[in-house]
Amino acid sequence: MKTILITGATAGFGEAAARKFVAGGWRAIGTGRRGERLKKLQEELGEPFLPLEVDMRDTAALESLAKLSPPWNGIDLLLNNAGLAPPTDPLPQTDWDRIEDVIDTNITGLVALTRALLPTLVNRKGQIINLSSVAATYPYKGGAVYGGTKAFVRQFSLDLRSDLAGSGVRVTSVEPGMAETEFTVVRTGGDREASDKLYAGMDPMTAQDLADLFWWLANLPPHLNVNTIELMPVSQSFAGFTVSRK
Ligand code: NDP
Ligand code: 8X3
Repeated sequence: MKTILITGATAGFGEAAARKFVAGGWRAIGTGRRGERLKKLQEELGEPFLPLEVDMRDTAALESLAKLSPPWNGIDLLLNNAGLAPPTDPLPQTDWDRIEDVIDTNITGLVALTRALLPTLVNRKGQIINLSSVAATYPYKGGAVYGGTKAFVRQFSLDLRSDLAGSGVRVTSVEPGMAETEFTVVRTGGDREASDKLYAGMDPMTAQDLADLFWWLANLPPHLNVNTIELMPVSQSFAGFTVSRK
């Protein structure tokens, strides 16, 4: 029986991934800050799901995830999914706390956890799937910090592949566009209406679409590595450059 560790299993992609992998016969460890939600998911998924209340900003707690007792210690797949974005306000008007929170979660926590789990992953010829974003490649107004963190995740994934040459460990940077989850509610500081408006009438991707993608990646033949994969809803595409004139 294989084991996946999913960060951010209390909502969105992570929650859908927990359901998908447990239904597929895996054990899943799910983390997040909202213990009540993890408890509910555990009640739904039963014994193959281990809920662990862990904050991505607590690097000591992340390191302890490398010391779980059997059968939870043999991790085959690390899904580095937990993450968030600050508001799209101009940088000087964005609270420092929100910025720091995003950098600590999307970058520092992700690196600390990956570092802690690498010996196990190497030992098991495992796999790492990191959540980057289209924001890593395509700039947009108000996206500097978020896009910056996701560009880090993308490059971290690629460079990690170099470190892991010959180990058999696979690493993928998943780079989605718009998917309707709690992402925009969190980004806007709880504005559900703004979130509904953003996704209205454009058929965004769903958490299930992403869970299906993670499942596909996990079940590829072991000789195959998808380095990066970018996906968008059909209704989302690109805008041109901004030109300022005198
Ligand atoms: P959601 O807001 O629905 O879920 C985010 C998850 O991350 C939650 O489970 C949340 O758990 C967890 N999380 C956030 N901060 C922390 C923290 N400090 N400690 C522990 N867990 C934390 O977002 P999505 O499912 O949409 O996003 C998942 C990932 O995909 C993120 O990295 C996001 O940047 C990325 N992404 C999302 C896109 C989208 O359009 N939705 C597109 C591209 C990438 P809790 O709050 O309980 O701690
Ligand atoms: C978030 C994707 O397109 O909403 O990572 O900025 S998008």
